[in-house]
This record gives sequence, structure tokens and C-alpha cells, in this order.
Amino acid sequence: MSNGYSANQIQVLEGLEAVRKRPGMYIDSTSSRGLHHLVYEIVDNSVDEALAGYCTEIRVILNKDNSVTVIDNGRGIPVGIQEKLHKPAVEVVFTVLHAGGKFDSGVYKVSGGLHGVGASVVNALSKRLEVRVCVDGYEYSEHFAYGNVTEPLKKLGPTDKRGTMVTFLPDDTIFEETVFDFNYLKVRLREIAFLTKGLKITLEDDREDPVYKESFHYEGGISEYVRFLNRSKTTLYDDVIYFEGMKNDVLVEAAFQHNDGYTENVYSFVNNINTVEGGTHLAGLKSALTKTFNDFARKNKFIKDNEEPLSGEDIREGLTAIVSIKIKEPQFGGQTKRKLGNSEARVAVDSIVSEKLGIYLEQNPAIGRIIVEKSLVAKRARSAARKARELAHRKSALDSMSLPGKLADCSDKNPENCEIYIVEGDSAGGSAKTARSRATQAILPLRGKILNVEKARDDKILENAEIQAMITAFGTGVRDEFDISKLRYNKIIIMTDADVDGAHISTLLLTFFYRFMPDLIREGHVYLAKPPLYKIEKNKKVWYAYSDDELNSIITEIGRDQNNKIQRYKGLGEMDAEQLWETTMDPEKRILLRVTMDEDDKLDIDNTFSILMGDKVEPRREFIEKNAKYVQNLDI
Ligand code: TSJ
Repeated sequence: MSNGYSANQIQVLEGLEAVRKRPGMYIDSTSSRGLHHLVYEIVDNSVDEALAGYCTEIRVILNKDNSVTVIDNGRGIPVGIQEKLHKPAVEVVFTVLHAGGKFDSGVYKVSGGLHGVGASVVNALSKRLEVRVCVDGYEYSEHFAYGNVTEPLKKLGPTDKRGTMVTFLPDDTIFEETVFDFNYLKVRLREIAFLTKGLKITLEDDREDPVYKESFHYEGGISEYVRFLNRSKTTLYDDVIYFEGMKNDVLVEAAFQHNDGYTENVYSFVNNINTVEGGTHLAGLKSALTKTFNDFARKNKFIKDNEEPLSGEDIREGLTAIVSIKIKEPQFGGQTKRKLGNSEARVAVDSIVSEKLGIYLEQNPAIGRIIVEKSLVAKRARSAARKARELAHRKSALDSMSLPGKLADCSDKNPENCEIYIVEGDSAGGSAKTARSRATQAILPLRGKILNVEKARDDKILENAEIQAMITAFGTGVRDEFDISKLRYNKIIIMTDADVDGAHISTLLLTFFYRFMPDLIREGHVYLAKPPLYKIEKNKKVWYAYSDDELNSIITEIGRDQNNKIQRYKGLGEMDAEQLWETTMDPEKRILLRVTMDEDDKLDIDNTFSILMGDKVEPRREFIEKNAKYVQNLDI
């Protein structure tokens, strides 16, 4: 060959050594996220065994040495010698890139899908990996290190069990983070259990004493998922409406229930992968809902013959829905490869949901009526909301003449250089205005608590003075009219007191940004300022501590002394302008936390906001208790 590579060299490059040399080509990151994906990579194989009908239980164990064990009660990975490579099939699975397929075609699979890099990549990125298989009456084991066989396949002895067990220890020279997070794994494993009805998944933390376990097992599958997502909401009717069916080789499940809120929470999955950009299956669901509810509404005279139909948005206000399909050859497209392209999926979902929902509504007209009445209210409110949105848009499009009165704008007109501080309270706002660097820092003080956008419709939200001030100042508009190129500040910085009220205000603001201008967060423009918790003075010298740990290390360093003066800051208002500048606003010294989001976590983020901001107390109390150990600097 002209480039001088021999076939043999190419073979070598395609081996597992390539994975270790360039992990980024095989996993999307070597950060904490990539580390956790190793677990999903292994678990997906057991889920496939469950989808094939041979496995009912999966256990995931976080071991003390930070290795992970995955156990299933499926058929066991075959151990027979594979003809082509003259090796046991199980060894091929762990040592050949993208192995599999030969003995498992013609079934729905979740592994090998989008992230599906296979067990061999996990093996290559592990310091050690052990597999045990119980199959055909015997137990076998094989050991690997860095992807290489260290103990060949060994027959251990007879057993009456069946199944596969894999233990792997991620290589800490490859991953930046090697400690597994129970809660991160829990969210996804619970989701897999919801999406695979009947499958029991247990997550066990053996690093805790006593061992901490949670199990997920849902006979109702995605209809239980919808009930779970609505648990912090007031629902409009008790049923979760659920349909399943098969058409064109596409297995379709859909479930939904309305709540009395205003946001649309519709999620779609293909082979257990969350299709964050939607696609044909989602389009099929939306079209079926719009068509079928309009048919029902007309038939029952909720809409007159000459009246406009309900729009899809009207019907989906307050809707929590999931569509989950299994398809043999998914075609993914879109920016993040999370958009389904198969046209047969649209047809399958549309026709199954249309047909079954039509029958359901005939048999349950009272529920149909509740939904249509809610949609009719939404339809009326929608036109008011559109006017409010357009007004907000027009206002922001005008020049600085229309900027809010409370805004102290910066003089530099290049957004690249500019930042805006959203400040809690007029007094802190006043100090911030004095302290700021006028050229590049704008200050927008907010009075009191801002509106909870989870509990109001667009028209009410956009009438709110504080929200209007932000929209006008940012310049981007909201929702469909949002245009990031109009953004007037490169950084939007939320500055609140370091106490519970401050945290609440930050959450309200983040909820507003997330619902109305999610791209601000997605593109990394939103930050939280971190004011100091303590001021330490000794012999006219001053230190600031931003956490209890930092306070302790400062005290250790300067020595415990009668002359030390330690002041606990209760709020921004206690600092004068100079202190505020020095501790929280000076770009050279301040601490800013950038707010980020991972598309994969969208469902969980939606859910977290609705729990924190929703109307039921119990789920919120439970959430705060469970997450209390992760919350720092909360002055309770
Ligand atoms: F991939 C893997 F090695 F990482 C892995 C695979 C890890 C774990 C924890 C489980 C599994 C796995 C594989 N569980 N069950 C299976 N099943 C098969 O590999 C299997 C068994 C029998 C047949 C058959 O056609 O008889 C086909 C397959 C795919």
C-alpha cells in the first residue's frame, strides 16, 4: 500500500492497544461521566438478555476497592470455541473490538447502540477484569488486565445456576475520576428498570457500612415512570393512559397523564436510549395525540364545526408522556446523534396510539372531557401568552431606551467583554453598583423573590416586572423567539446571599432560565457568584474564607489567637462596596461557578426542578433529606 502500512500493522492498530492509546475515540470522555458509562456498557448486555426473555434480575455492586460487579441470571455468555478466531466466545467478547453479532442477530438490542462500544473497551480501560459464567451446568472464569488475558478460560466445577458476573476495576491512569457516584448510577439504572418492565435491578453500595441497597422493579414499566414523574404534581385524573403494540417490526409503548401545571414533559426512547432530540417516533406520538383528541372534541361538540382545532401545544400543556420503542436497525441523526430517523417508527407509533387512544376515549369519555377542557383553557391562554411573548421580544429588540430603569448598564458595547450581575435585594444592589467596574459590569437588582415559573402560565410569567427586566436586559427574547446572537452580556452572574433564601432565589432564577432560555445554560453563559462565608482579621490583615474547610485551614495557618477576629457573613448586605468588589466581583479574585447541563440528564433535571418548585411538600422534603449530604454552604 502506498502509505506503507501493512495489513498486519492495521490489525495491531485495531486491537485493544488502540483503545488505551486514544480512549477519546471510543468513549466520549475520561471524566466522571465516561467512568460511569463503563457500568452502563456492561449492564446493557444484561438488559439485552432480559429483552431476549432470558434474564429477570441484574445486580450492580460498588465494591470497596472501587471496582464494580455486574451480575445477571441470564443464559451466561457462551464459552464454546469460536470457529473464526479459535478462541472461547466469551474471550472474544472481551478482547475483540465490536465483537458480537454473530450469535445474536435478529433481536432487539440496547447494547452496541449509540454509545455501544462493547465489553472489550471496558476491558481495555480496566486494570483488571474478571468474568464468571455459569452455563450448561458448569462455572467458568477468565481473568484480564489492561485488556489482555492473564488467566485463560478455566472450568471451575459443576453448578445448577445460570448467569454472568463481571467485575472490573477502571484504570486510574486513564480516568480523571475513579470514584463511582451511587446517585448518578441510580438515576440511570432506575430509568432502565422503568423502560424494561418486569426486570429487577438492584444497586448495592458495599463501600458503606452497613451495605446500602436500592432495588428497582416495575411491572407497569413506563406507565409507572409517568406516575413517578408526576409524583410531585396534582394530576387531572388518576389513570396513566398506556398503550403498547407492534407494527412494521417496531415495538411501541406509550404512556401519559396530565397534571395541572403548564409545562410539557414529553420524553422519547429508542432501545432504552433517551432520544433528546426526538425524531420520528416522537412526531408519531404528537400527531396521534393532536388528531385523536381533536376528533373526540368535535364528535362530542366541545369544539364547534366552524371553530379552530386544538393545537398540539394546547393538548400537551401539563402533559407528562413517554414513548419508548424497540427497533432492530435504528438510524440516528441530528446534532448529538440523538434523533431517530426511521420513517417506519413514525407510522408505527402514530397508528398504534391513534387506534388505541380512540378506543380508550370512547370507553372513558369523562377523562377525555377533562383533557379537552384543560386544552381549551390552554388554547385561550396561549393567544394571550403569545402576545406577551411578542411584546417582550419587541421590547428587547429596541435600543437601550427601553432598558429597565433599575439596570445600571455597562459602557462597553461589545457583549464579549460584558457581564451582568443579577443581585438579590436593593441594598446589595446599591453596593454592587458602587463597587463594579463600570465599563464591563452591569448590575440588575431584583426586589424580593421572583415568580415561580413552574406554577404559572406564560402570560402571567411575562407580565412579571422582575422577569421583564431580565428579558429586556439580556436582549435575547424567550422560547421560540430566543436568539443567542442578541445576547448583550457574555456572562450572566447570579449573586445571592449564601443562605437558604439566597439558594431559593438562585433556584427560581435558574428555573426561569432553564424553561425560557435553556441555551443560555447550554452554552455556558450562566454563573453563580460565590460570596465569602467568613472574614478573618489579625493584626490589620484580612482573609476571606469561602467554606468551613477554608476557614479552618486559614486559622491553622495564621495560628489560633485571641486577636483573631472572625466575622460570619449573613448576607451580601453586610459587606461594603469595597469588600464586595474584593471578594465577589473582582474578576481577578472572585469565585464563579459555571452552571452546566448534560443533555443526558435533561429528564432528571426537569424532574428535580419540578420537585423543588412544585406544589407537593412530601416529595420535596424527601429529595432534600436524601441530597442533604451533597449540599454545602447552606446556612440552615
Ligand atoms: F458483555 C459482557 F461481557 F460485558 C456481559 C455480557 C456482561 C454481563 C454482566 C452479562 C453479559 C451477558 C451476556 N449476559 N447474558 C448474556 N447472554 C449471551 O451472551 C448469550 C447467551 C446465549 C445465547 C444463545 O443464543 O444461546 C446468546 C447470547 C447473546
